[in-house]
Amino acid sequence: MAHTEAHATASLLDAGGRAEMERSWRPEPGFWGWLVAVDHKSIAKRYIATAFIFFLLGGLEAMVMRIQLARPENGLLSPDQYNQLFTMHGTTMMFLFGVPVQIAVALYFVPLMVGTRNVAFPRLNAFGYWTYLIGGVLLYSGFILNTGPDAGWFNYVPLSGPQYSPGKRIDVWAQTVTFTEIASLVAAVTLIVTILKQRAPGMSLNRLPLYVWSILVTAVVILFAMPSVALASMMLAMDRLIGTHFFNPAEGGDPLLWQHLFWFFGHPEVYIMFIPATGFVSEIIPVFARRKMFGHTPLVLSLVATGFLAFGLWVHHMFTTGLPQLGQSFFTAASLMIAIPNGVQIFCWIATLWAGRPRFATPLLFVIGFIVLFVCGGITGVMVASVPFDQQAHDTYFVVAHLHYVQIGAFVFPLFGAFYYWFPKVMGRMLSETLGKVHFWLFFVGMNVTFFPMHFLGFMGMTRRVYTYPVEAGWAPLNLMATVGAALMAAGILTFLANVFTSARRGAPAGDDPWGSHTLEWGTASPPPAYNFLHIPVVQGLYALWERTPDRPVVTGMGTRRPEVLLTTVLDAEPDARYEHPGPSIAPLLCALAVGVTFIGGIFTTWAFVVGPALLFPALLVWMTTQDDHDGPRTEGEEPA
Ligand code: HEM
Ligand SMILES: [Cu+2]
Repeated sequence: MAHTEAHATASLLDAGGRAEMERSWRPEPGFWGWLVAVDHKSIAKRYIATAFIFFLLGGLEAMVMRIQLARPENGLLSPDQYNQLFTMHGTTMMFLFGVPVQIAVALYFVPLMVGTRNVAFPRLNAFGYWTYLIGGVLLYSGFILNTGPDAGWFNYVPLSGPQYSPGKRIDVWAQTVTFTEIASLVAAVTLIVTILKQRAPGMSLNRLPLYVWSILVTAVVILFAMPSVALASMMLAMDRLIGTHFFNPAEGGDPLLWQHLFWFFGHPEVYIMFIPATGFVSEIIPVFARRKMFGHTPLVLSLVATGFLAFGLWVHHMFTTGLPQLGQSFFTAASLMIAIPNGVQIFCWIATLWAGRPRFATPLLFVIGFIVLFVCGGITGVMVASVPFDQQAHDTYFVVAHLHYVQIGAFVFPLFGAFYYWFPKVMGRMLSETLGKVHFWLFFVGMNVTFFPMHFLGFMGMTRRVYTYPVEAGWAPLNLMATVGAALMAAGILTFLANVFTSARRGAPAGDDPWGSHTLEWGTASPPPAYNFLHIPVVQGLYALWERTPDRPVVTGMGTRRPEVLLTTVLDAEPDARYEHPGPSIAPLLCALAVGVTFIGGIFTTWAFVVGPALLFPALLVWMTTQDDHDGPRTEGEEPA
């Protein structure tokens, strides 16, 4: 059994023990090693990189739309191309960038922040990444072959049904969504179990860092929201491919059912991107204000409340569908209520900054940008939550303005803050502060120049999803302004990319803890070794590194000859058991390919639902039978529990 008392250096690993650790955790080399990897850091890094590539593609699509809209009666794009572009942009940003990037960052940092050596289900985790990748490749293959979906990111029936959207475009959309749902569910399960069962001894729930809390809440939201849209996309695919009538009123189906199922997921989805972003903010603020967070408990309660309330709001997207008035009032009230936990959080953040000695490095700049933009997006949110206002603003550019203030302000800004904050941990080098500040200002100014005028375009009657507009409408000047703003944002992104590529090679070495932070990931090397921590730390306070005693107690007695992970109890994180971590394997990729054959093949023939699972079976056998394929002998007398 593992021990947790403070130990004299004598009981710590000697050089031989260290070499054993290196050997039992060593990843497989080369390209094959990349295919079979199960280390959470390796999976998360490629997950983050892939999500950023999709962000760039989505941004490129936005830029092309903005060029088309820069002047009236512009002929750069045909209506059909414009339809595909806004659908690809929305789908990419929400399904291939927003949710995946939040999952990816969590998969990198949660295990480090709770002091464990890998996620709970490393192979499942790899499988999640591969399914996500297949979904993204499917969507963009469709787009390149002029089969890009064109019915908008929420893909309303009957427009997206078999009658009005023949061809394969919408099938590509539906199956892409199915892949990303599988990937998110897999990641949610992995993260929940990692957080509840693998925390370092001493990290009882009331010592859980705020970012980890935010991920726990997000993962639970994913668990309840994703099945709804996975079901919806399956039903749509069935209506289209095998002639069911879930959404066909002529045969007793109901188009509004689609809207309910979609938004029961769609509203929480916004929180799946936003709740982890509040986690970033809560990590960055105390470190850069150089004091403990004001109001830890209210912040945790607000996170949990946001997670719950997220499920009571979906009908505010359907105010113009003619629902009963009592129902509408209920959903207005619920939508206004969400402002309460958000207000509490903003109050705690500002109070912490106020009482601290803030150091205005790039991560904090992005956080301050976030607070400003989020308040702005929150105000327009409260406006559209009111039924009579929404009936005027619905489907106009006012909504486009509102949604981008929330998405970019409350999700992309904190994400960039987190990027500047954690890049040194992942890459071992600092990003340039000068380029970081240029990036911030270009992006902040560009964001407002792009989206602020859209509020007024909405009031002037400009509807969303129009590919052009006549001169007489008088919308030209504000549209030109929005396009200039988008160019500024693009310049900001180019600055960011230049910063990342030069700093990854030539940035100043970071050391273990360049910012003087308090969470466990800063207590190991940058980048962390394959096993994360040579000795699992014992946590002594909420601010693990700020509150540890000089003797720095650690866990001893873990095996070194095979990769071992410590399990602890759910509430108090007392050592419970050790288990042997499954090694690298090709099975996750094979399983993902079999799932790919099932769903992509299903677009063309129902036989795919026979062939795909038949391929899945042998892949699963490989997965199950190679769980403890490690070279090394067991540590003597220490059978894993
Ligand atoms: C980077 C700068 C961005 C620009 C310049 C931009 C621009 C646009 C434009 C021009 C539209 C189409 C409006 C219309 O014709 O109705 C649009 C729609 C949309 N955008 Fe963005 N966008 C950006 C970033 C984002 C981000 C980061 C997200 C989400 C994380 C996002 C989510 C959406 C969604 C969901 C839609 C609605 C698509 C639809 O109507 O089906 N955008 N954006
Ligand atoms: Cu909503």
